[in-house]
Amino acid sequence: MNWPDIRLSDHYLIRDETRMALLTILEYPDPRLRTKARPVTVFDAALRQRIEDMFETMYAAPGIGLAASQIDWHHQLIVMDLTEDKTGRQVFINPEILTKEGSASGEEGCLSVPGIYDDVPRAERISARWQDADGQWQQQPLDGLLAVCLQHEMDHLDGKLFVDYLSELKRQRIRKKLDKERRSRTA
Ligand code: K1U
Ligand code: ZN
Repeated sequence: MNWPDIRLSDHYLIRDETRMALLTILEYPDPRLRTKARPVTVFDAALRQRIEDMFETMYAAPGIGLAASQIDWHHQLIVMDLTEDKTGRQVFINPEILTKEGSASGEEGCLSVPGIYDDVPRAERISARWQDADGQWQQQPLDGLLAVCLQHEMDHLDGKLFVDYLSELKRQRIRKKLDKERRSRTA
């Protein structure tokens, strides 16, 4: 860990918040969403800036999670905030699921598949480990929406989307609907 650099970065972020950027979220069926993410190896000011940009992009969307793959940066980084008042920021870097228990199907959405919601089967309880923004390893049992959201976001890092759990017929309909919406947006 590089403490002087962290202090420099914190100072920089407080002084110059306007440098945070809204990033473009890739949309299904963009083939770049299929890229497998590589581990994050450098925990520096640039990574912390990217995390800030991802939070800003996720809040603006709005969403409760965002994987780096969705903003075309193919490294194992996820941001999440399940609160309504933006007080529950969570960062998962190089996440691994250690154990899975139970199975339940619940409705999911995805910022890369806008306006589409459908049921996806997930493990109910998981134990996961990950690195935080300082590179420190964390380990916790997770359940409820947090466990569902982490599984959804980790799928993104693996190049997988929630529509992959649906039938080919449903995927065709989704592609047509999104194509139509994109055409009317650009017309
Ligand atoms: O990965 C993503 O695209 C983000 C996705 C996360 C997610 C939602 C539901 C189940 C699993 C994973 C979203 O945030 S979709 C939008 C959403 O759920 C939401 C938006 C505003 C308020 C509350 C929820
Ligand atoms: Zn998603």
